[in-house]
Amino acid sequence: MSNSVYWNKTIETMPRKKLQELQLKKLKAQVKHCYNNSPFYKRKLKEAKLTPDNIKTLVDLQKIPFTVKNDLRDNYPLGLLAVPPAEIVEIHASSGTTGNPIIGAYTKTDMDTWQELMARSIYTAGGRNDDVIHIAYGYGLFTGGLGFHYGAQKLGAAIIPASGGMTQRQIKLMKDLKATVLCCTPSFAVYLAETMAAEGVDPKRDLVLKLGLFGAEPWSERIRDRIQTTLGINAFDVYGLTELCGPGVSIECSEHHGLHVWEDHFIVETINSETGEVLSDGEEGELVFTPLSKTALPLLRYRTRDISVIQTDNCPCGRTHARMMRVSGRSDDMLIIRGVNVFPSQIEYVVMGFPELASQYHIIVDRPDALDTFLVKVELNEEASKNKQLDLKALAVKIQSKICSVTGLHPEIEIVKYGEIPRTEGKAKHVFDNRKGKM
Ligand code: DLL
Repeated sequence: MSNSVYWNKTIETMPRKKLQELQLKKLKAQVKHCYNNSPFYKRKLKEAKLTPDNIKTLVDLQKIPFTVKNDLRDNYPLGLLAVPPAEIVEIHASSGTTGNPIIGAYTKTDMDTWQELMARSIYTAGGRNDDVIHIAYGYGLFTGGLGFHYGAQKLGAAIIPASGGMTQRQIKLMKDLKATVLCCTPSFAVYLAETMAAEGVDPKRDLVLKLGLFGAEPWSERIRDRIQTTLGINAFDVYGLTELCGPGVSIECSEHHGLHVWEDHFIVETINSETGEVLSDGEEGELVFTPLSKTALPLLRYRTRDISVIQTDNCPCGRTHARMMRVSGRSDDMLIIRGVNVFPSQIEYVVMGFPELASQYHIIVDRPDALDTFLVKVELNEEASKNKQLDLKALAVKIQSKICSVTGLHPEIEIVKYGEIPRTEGKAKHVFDNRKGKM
């Protein structure tokens, strides 16, 4: 087992100037690849009066128009392919709630890059080849299960490919097979911890888990605290999206202060979602990525809709790659309720501050007449559910006034017993906006 904290020290600690030289070299090649092999990009670049020769510096990237999710949906399934179809060796897709799914297609080269980035990511979080890695992300079209699988395989660790579902059996397997690393969505990690408590399994006594790699949905520091305390592990945030490869775009190091974006393979920018203006380091905005190594489905300046802040100052871990702060939400997540902007993360922040509450919650918005209704449904934790003395009315008033202090609105509060809000195996769904068509 290697003692180094780096999977690839040369790359991970490369001085930023050298890293940028590498990015420029790869960017030039990538724009050329798009121009020569993707009719979609040839048209887009021509419309912007650009040829690959116009990209002389990294700043020139800003001349290239953005690519958005609808460009992919409109060209479903493989309209943006830039290689002969025979070169595709694997296909994934993200579920998406409406319309065509987003397709991720990979050549052998793309698979090698993804596997390398996932191995590097797991290693950065502390996973090693003597670990037993329990993967409870869904296997299949979703990139979570297989992405972690490929990375763990390259690392040489032992893999438990549990996928989603059968929670009790997963706990038994983790216990019996001595899993040391857990990979799943943060909401599933919370659910696993709750189920363990209900089954009388004490993770600190009965399991040997040491770390967890959680992502695929927004989560908060308060959820991290809960997961770390209940499971007795070190929890790492991991980020990615199908369009870029899947997980493996960025991961936290042991500093837990932002996720290092693997800049030898991605250029990251933040922009003002409304104006498209490029923002400086430290300013919050929408993440835009230009993958530098993709061959099958290359993308230029892809708008993610995810909101974050980029920092390029030195990280004490020694890695020079920029850090993106925890994704605070999506630009299209924002609800406008009675004219007021409300982010689901604000509600989660309040809910997680009440020790009596479990981490499940629903935000239900409707418009039966002219006015929006706003209901927040929360769930008592197991202990509070059994407490007959608990004054639910007083608790509801406290929750309501806390939400009011954060959002300015007084939602109706419904408190239900532990287990009454259904758990999801994949990404958690918190928002139910039933106003569509009633606006
Ligand atoms: O969720 C890939 C992934 C799998 C990432 C496993 C991490 C772990 P998609 O299904 O295409 O891909 O969804 C991508 O999920 O644009 C974000 O909105 C959200 N997301 C992913 N990771 C995080 C994270 C996978 N760590 C979309 N924090 C992205 C917040 C995340 N949101």
